[in-house]
Amino acid sequence: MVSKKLMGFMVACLAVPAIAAQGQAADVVSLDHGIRVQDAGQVMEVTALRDDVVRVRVWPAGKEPEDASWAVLPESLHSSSEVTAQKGGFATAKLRVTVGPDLALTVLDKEGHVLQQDAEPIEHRGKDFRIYKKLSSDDHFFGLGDKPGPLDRRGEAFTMWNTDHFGWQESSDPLYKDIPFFLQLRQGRTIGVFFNNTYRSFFDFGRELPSEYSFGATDGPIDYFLMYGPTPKQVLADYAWLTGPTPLPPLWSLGFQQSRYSYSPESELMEVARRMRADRIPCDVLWLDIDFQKDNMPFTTDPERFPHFPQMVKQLAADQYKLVVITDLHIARKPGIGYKPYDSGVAGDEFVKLPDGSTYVGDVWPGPAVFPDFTQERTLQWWGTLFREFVDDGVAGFWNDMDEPAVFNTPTKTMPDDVQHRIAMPGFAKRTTNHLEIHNVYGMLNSEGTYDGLLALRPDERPFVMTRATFAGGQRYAVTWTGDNSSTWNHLRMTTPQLLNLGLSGFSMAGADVGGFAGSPPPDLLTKWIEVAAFQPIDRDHSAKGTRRHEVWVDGPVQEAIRRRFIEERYKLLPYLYTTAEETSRSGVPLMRPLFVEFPGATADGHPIDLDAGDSEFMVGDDLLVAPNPSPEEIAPYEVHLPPGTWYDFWTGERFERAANGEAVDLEQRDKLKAVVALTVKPVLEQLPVYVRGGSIVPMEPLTQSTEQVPDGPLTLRVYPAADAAAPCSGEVYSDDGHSFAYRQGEFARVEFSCARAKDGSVSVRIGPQMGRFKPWWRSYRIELYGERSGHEGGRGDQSKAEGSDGALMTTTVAANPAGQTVRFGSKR
Ligand code: NBV
Repeated sequence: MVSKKLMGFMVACLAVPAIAAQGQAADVVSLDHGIRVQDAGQVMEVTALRDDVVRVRVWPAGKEPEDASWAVLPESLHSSSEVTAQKGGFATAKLRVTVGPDLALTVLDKEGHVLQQDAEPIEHRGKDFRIYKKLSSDDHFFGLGDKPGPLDRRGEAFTMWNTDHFGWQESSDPLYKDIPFFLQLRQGRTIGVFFNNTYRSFFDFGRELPSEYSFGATDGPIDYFLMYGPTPKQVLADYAWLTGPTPLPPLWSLGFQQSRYSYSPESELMEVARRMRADRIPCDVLWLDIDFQKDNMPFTTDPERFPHFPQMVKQLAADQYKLVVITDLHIARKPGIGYKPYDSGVAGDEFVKLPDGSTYVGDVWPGPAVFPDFTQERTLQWWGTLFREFVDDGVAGFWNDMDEPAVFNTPTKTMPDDVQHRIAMPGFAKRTTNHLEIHNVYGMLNSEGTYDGLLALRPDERPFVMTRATFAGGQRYAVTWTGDNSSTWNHLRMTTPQLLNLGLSGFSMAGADVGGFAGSPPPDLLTKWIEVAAFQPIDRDHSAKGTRRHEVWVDGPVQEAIRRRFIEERYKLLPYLYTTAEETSRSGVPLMRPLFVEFPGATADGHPIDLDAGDSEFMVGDDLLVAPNPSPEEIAPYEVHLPPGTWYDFWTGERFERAANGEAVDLEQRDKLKAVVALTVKPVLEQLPVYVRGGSIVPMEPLTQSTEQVPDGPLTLRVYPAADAAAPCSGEVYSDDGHSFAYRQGEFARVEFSCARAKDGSVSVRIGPQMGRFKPWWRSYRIELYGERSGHEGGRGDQSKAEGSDGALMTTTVAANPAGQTVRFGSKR
């Protein structure tokens, strides 16, 4: 068992004389990897997992709790790093930790900056507890999953209790997910805190007390992990190390996806499929909601409305679509009708029970239903087998909805608190617990079962699972969406901070129902939503029953043309998006990120630059900045705040220069750049401001209608030099077969690009040698050099041909040389 293992090396520690910080008597024991302090009947253990990650656990003396986690990867949970004992604490290569009287914990960086400091002793009320930390006026908080509202959590308080919240609004809390992880930014220094507790928990970032923030829970362990940056990217990497990064998704899941509650019958879905292609709306994925099932029973198909299900899936595949179907977890309690999920579940004793030993039955879509006990490893395995027929039919992905779990006929709208879960899972003591402990991880375990099941059934395919409820670490198994949002301008606005915080909470692959689920979007709202969503990780148009239809064409040719253009742009950007998604799978830095992640030093006092831009701007990858209207329903001009440096308009190539901290730009030196502090943008329905960071090289591809189509033409490299010749200029493209795990065996292609300006003003673009064995689709590169005004000179040994320049753009096309090549553009400056 986990606890014994970890205990082993901690108990084999060396004892040092009892000295508490600031002279107060307490039992202090230095461990190889930390410190254990006993005071006032409580034990606090602080250990270093790495030199930038420490773990804090507190328990009543003599009652050490089970050492386990549903979120933390076993190898991370069991890792440890040597520390140097210091008076009342210890030091790692990056941190200093002290424990004072009343177990007062302080964590500092090497320079002595306080990163986190207890404000009061831990508060206990029965099983309920709360930890208070000092709050400084410079603190800002991010993360905590899908909570709506402002990007910065400061001044707000939140509850974690996974909740089905149809029609949630800006102040609704709790929502579907419990991701008890947050980042704290203090004067340019970032820490992350993961609270390893699954019970109903609470976070307060200065709402109750102006000088303290706090977190706690109604029960369960006092156990949290502190991660140190100082950069946000390092904290995100630490968190990915702790709980696992979002894995590399199948390429098709980055395509456009069309859904509705519900396409039914079969002919309706096929008509949507036909119209997409006829109207040339690029699209990869179609979704089926609960009405494709017989009487809403998961894992069935309705033979009347979907009489040719396997043939239908094949036809869709022939038209280059993937099909995702809903598979809710509530299994209809229908004995004696040959319903396999119920019969096999009963035979295997897979369902949760009440304390009297009877199976718990709750009402959901199919009527009375029973619920798998996902805390048992064998139940996860059984659950995975239920997907076999759909997998055999060629269904590409699965959608786990209602897994908070939602139940209709209880006052709490979920399972009763006393439902029993019989935990039998590696890393945990075998024991029975009630729903209060498991509720918040139930959805994550549902997606784990689905993911693992798909892996077992189709070992060579990356599973695609979408879940509504989840817990920290759930990103290992499923992508997610923001549930039942509404078709309002305010919901469009809220989508950005919500997806940003989900990304910061580990869920890089997240989306919101495009157009809004509840209600009917007016045409302009749907158009704007399609525009913004084209730059967000999961781009899925979805809508509720009884609402106006949402498909791209529903508002006539003018709106359709605008919408098509944005979806097309997403498809052209797929090399960039996929390269970024691959980076995420290694770095933990999400696809869609706040500006402060890329520009932590953008402001003089270290406050996150995003706060200047009304929560509306976001970065896609390292280089693209998207700047939707912070008040999307308004027609008044708005300001776009660019971080310092050179920026280009993504659509026109126009170049801007933003000086550091609002200083004016010296135009003499900057060669006629347009100097700005903030740009003023006039909102126009058919436009969405997007900017590219100077010093970047963005790969793009010829338009396709589906990711299955092989692009016809060169890979385009858009080269955007920085005005400062000494500034780095780079980019990268990653490619593989888009769906299997062969990339792990070297079947990938990665090419790095860089650009440099010589003293004579010429710009050379270096295309590095290809790494990996995969043969990518492109045979040539079209290089577009932005911001320059003169002719192309050609590269040594390259078969390049100048194609001239149009204003600020120079272009050339060269045959791809896997060994690497350099292309030079001359200057007449
Ligand atoms: O399965 C129906 C819907 C689904 O379309 C939606 O996306 C989920 O969030 N589901 C909720 C159940 C009922 C919604 C009223």
